[in-house]
Amino acid sequence: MSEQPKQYGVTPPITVAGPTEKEVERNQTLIEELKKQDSFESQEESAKRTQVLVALQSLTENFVRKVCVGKGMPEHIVKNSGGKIFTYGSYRLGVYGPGSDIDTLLVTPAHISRHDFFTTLPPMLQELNPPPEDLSIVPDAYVPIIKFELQGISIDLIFARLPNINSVPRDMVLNDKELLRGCDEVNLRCLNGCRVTDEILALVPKTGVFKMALRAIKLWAKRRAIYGNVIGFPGGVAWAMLVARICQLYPMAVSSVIISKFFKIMGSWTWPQPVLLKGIEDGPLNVRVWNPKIYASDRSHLMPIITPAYPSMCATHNITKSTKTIIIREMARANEVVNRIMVGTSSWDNLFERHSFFTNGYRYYLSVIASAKGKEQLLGWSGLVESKLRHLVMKLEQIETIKLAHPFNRGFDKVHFCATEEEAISVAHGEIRSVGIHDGVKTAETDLKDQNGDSESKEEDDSKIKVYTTTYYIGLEINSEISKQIDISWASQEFYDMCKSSEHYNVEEQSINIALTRNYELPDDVFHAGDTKPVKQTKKKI
Ligand code: 3AT
Ligand code: MN
Ligand code: MN
Repeated sequence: MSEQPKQYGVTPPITVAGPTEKEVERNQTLIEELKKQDSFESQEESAKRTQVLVALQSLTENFVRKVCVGKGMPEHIVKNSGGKIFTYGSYRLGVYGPGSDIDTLLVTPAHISRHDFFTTLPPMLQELNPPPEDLSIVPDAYVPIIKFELQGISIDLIFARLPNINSVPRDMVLNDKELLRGCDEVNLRCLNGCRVTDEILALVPKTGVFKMALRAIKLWAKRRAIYGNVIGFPGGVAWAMLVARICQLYPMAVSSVIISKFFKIMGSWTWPQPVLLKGIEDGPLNVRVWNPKIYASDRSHLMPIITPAYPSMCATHNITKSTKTIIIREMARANEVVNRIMVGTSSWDNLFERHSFFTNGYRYYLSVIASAKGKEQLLGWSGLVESKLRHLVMKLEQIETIKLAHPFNRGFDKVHFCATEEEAISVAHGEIRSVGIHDGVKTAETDLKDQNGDSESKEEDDSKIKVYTTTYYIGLEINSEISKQIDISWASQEFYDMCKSSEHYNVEEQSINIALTRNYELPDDVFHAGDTKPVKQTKKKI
């Protein structure tokens, strides 16, 4: 007699059938293609990650012990306090690649404070052998964090204390929501990432199948420039939940089948019906749980994908009308490609083909330029502008002549060397042609990353005025039947005001500007080698 299979999701599986021979074969070619695309790192590199985590675990235990001793706690507390490093993010989900960081959370018992973490731990980090590089400590961030590099691996380290626990052993798990009782908001935020990734992994039938499928979906989403929560696309966690939902519906499938069902089901999902991995739970805290029946703002979510761990939240509240259209369009394209792959008339490399946002995208783009007088002054400022970009997109969506406002999912950094103050101002305003880069005379700008190595040109550049910029692009689909005129003055002004009301803004040091850019005016740095740049269309005479 066959046993009733366990149900993982909020509905029974669609089928519990295993894969066919052909599907297994497609799965093999998928893994080969992912290898070819450099999705996996070498075994040595992965071994180094394990070593680094072992070092961090032992550092954590030493740190807790030291703080206990420093506070004059009794011997048995010093001995039993413990302390544990948890991981979340791509490392925990098993979808990390060569450049990925490790996202870590240090959990302590109640008698260790966040203040202890930020004061006692950094000097201990410095004593490691080899010591960390690029140590940066940001205690007042939304998620307070210590960032550094250890043995060439970037580490994000955050902290949480469990207010009701006096011992955190190495086998501690975070799934009990009672642990959250008494946590302040910062602690809740810091615990959330781990609790969500742990739940996702617990809610899929076969983690190996899930991980390989997610690896492919992430690669696809990045190549098609529809990855990134800040600008209005799903981020890593949201993509993970979508893949997990498909795994629940096809518990016996291989990754190639998960991908094929993914585009079929998610591509025709009846949004705003939410994607859930389990029923939404109530809990012991007085915190908000996603509920469109109660909260109007939750009703406004266009593609809700809900985190499974209490308190459940919407991971995709940044999605706008335009980005939703683009995501659905990309899923439809991917569905066609994968259909062909599954019947053997196409191959996986076609799924991962790069977007054509700049080469064959739009006739008009908005260049949103955040500029500053120095690298440091640009950092917080461009981050702020990026985080407000989706508000500009939503304002543009309200303009009748604009059918679609398509934000590119990342910005482009540059440093410009200007001879005069006027030139510097025109750079900041996006009138880049005035510094001569399109004349083929002399390149007056260079990528930020290229700037360091060349000391000779640096010396020469000292006489020039430097302007640091990050440019974000929004492709515009125009409703030409209505009008040829696009008036973005109102949307731009509101956006400027929004950015300039921030504490990051200093009128002396930062500037923000939006320029209308024709496709043939796009700068070189948005193109890849081998791309065909758009050229000016000469009007055909009738
Ligand atoms: P990589 O392989 O590292 O590129 P990832 O999915 O691990 O992919 P991140 O390291 O950027 O991505 O982020 C890991 C998690 O940290 C995802 C999210 O839960 C949390 N996180 C990242 N950035 C923010 C942020 N600005 N605010 C709140 N949570 C964040
Ligand atoms: Mn990460
Ligand atoms: Mn990270």
